[in-house]
Amino acid sequence: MRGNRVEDMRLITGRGKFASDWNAPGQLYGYFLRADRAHAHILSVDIQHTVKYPRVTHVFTGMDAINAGYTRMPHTLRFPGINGTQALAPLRPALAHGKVRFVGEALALVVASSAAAAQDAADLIEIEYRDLPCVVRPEEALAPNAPRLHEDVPGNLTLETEAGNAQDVEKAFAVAAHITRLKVDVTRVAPSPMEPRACLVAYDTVNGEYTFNLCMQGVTTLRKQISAYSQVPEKLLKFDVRDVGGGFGQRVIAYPEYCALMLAAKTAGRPVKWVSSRVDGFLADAHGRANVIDAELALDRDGKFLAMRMHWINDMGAYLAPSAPGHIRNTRTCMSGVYHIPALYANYRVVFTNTAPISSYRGAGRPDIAYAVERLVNQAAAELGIDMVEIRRRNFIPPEAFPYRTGTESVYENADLPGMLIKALKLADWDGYAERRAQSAASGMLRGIGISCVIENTGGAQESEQIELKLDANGIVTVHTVSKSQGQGHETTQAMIVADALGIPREQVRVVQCAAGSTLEGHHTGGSRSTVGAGSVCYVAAQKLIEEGKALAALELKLEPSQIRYAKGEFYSTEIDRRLKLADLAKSGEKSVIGEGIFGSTFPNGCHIVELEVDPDTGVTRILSYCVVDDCGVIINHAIVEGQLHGGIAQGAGQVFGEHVLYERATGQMLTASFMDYTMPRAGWLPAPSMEVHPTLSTVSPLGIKGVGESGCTASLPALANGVLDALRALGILHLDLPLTPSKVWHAIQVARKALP
Ligand code: MCN
Repeated sequence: MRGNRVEDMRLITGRGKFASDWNAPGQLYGYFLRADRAHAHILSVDIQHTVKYPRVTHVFTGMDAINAGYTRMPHTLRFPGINGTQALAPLRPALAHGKVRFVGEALALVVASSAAAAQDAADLIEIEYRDLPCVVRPEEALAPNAPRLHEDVPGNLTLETEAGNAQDVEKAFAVAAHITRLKVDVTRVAPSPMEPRACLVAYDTVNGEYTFNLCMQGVTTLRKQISAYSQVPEKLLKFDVRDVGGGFGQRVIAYPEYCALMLAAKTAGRPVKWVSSRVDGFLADAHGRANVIDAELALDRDGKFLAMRMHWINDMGAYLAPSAPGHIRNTRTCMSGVYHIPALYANYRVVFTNTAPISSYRGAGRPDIAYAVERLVNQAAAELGIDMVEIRRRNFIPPEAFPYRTGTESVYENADLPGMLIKALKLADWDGYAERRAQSAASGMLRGIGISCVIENTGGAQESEQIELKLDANGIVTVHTVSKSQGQGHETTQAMIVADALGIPREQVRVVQCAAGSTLEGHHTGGSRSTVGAGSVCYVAAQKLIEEGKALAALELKLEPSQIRYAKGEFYSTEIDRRLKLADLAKSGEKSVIGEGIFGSTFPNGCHIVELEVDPDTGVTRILSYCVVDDCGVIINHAIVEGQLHGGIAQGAGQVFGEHVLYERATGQMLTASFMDYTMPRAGWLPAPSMEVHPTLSTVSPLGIKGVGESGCTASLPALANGVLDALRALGILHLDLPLTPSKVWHAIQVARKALP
């Protein structure tokens, strides 16, 4: 079904309510003073002038955070390390104490009766530092004499872990006819949702409850994390959140600022509101990716893959963010890509640097591994003189091999990779490419074609997901969920699932996400799991309402439950003409059911083909066409799925062509802390993608669905980079690291031309 999203009219007519739109009577305003240097001991913090500044009511420093016990940020990097070790998780006081470890780390909170006064007064805080050398590159952080960030983390190594079977891989490499080697940098990027972070915290002195209005991706995860950080029981943490302007993973987690604001609201006895600036966001919101990967692929003489080995260095920034396991979990889960690779081995060294913490960002490791594998496969094809389509075809996991257990012990559910490839080649008119390339060459342009074939895990809940349906006497069904849409259109798709299951018009169903005080359990929106998880439970809950309704209808209609049928909002009997409307179940009061379930991982997959031209005189890349064939199982709403893919592809294009968080090596200062310096993707970069589907149905979900929210991002990163390198290969350029900016590409072309005979 194509169709408008029910939330759009509210959102595009300015009637959304975002985090900074919340206000409370008598509220105060907070401003965070942030570290202006990357690594230093804090010798003293003098607030005497600040506290006397007009309208300032309170100033909080690291000592206050220590005294409150707000020091242990929770984390989820719970993988067994080599030799039975565990990730070393240093303390992170909600306001820095003793040391600052990255530029932008919050170290004091000024509270005043106006936001401007709080900001002005923060300038008067005098801090005496003793500077320390810093390290901002993860490989350098592992060097023997690198500056050490945390006393309790020797060598800045928080965790070393591995996956797969090193011995099998060794054996396969020993007999390989060819080995392809590639080192790639999956660059650090700033997720940059449209809505900057904001948070209003109120404390109720009577019952000890805190109420938060902030931007988030779901209430349950945030509540657990803030509770763990502050040691305030979960039942005393309430959230009231309406609209969220983008998240991309960055809004999942508890940030130290939230706990500092709790401290302020409790001490002041008044609500305290903080709205971050875009610069704050660049400096202190979690970043994404930041992995360096050494990859090797062993092949036999027919170009069949024998084994793959990868050594990862995962940059975590200065502290472990509450949610950073994707770098290991998802890269391990999807390591085989879409290929049958008999032996796999990966080693991960997870390190601290003097940079902002890293967390999950759209794809959470899946774009990283897809990028490494698909670049490696293209390079192997070029080295062996095998066509890049043929090498893929030769090594695909065949449809009959599903469910397929990979060498890193994950089980891919199902896919038809050869069928998908055929469709994609046709959609992209692959056969006509040579002619188009010749045309481009005739006008002095370097044309390239890029392909990626990817598979990724979506869904995969560890805890039960709950959905409550409330039916009223007018037949309106309200769906209560705890996942939160940040733009994915859940108000539309979840309503569609319930309406279709109940056979009632969509207008009769409305979705309420994360209602204040809700005690439902479930996951946040992330890992493209809302449809596989919460969506499936919407269906389960609707079935439960029908089943309970049948029992009630039997009583009402004086029939046996087995005689009752249900369709299109009515209970009826096929034997006697007696009927009861769904709405009648709520005649004497609202009828409520809670559906629940746990749904495992599904594996959407896709093939992306891009055609582009590089202008050798300017280094500018122009994308000419972008084709997608996607398998996300049954589709609930085609327009939303297309939108999700399109947005994800644009995000991939951002990372490939411009986005890159840069820190100056010597000082640790961020060089890209504004949109003047950090290149976001532009609408004109990408033509409207041509899309087709090639579904294989998931058996994990009763709806046959697989997730789609991250797929565009995962596949576009390798497709676009492969396209540019294909255009440059004739000049002898075999590798460039992201981002492929015009100046980088232009310089590479100049160097390559000089080297040509
Ligand atoms: N859908 C569908 N049919 C399917 C699969 C999905 O109609 N077979 C619809 C869903 O019902 C939902 C949307 O597509 O409306 C995305 O669904 P899903 O794949 O389940 O992903 P989530 O809803 O869990 O969204 C999470 C995913 C992630 S992890 C990030 S990060 C992300 C993303 O989605 N961040 C986004 N998409 C985003 N889109 C916007 N606008 N803003 C973000 O911050």
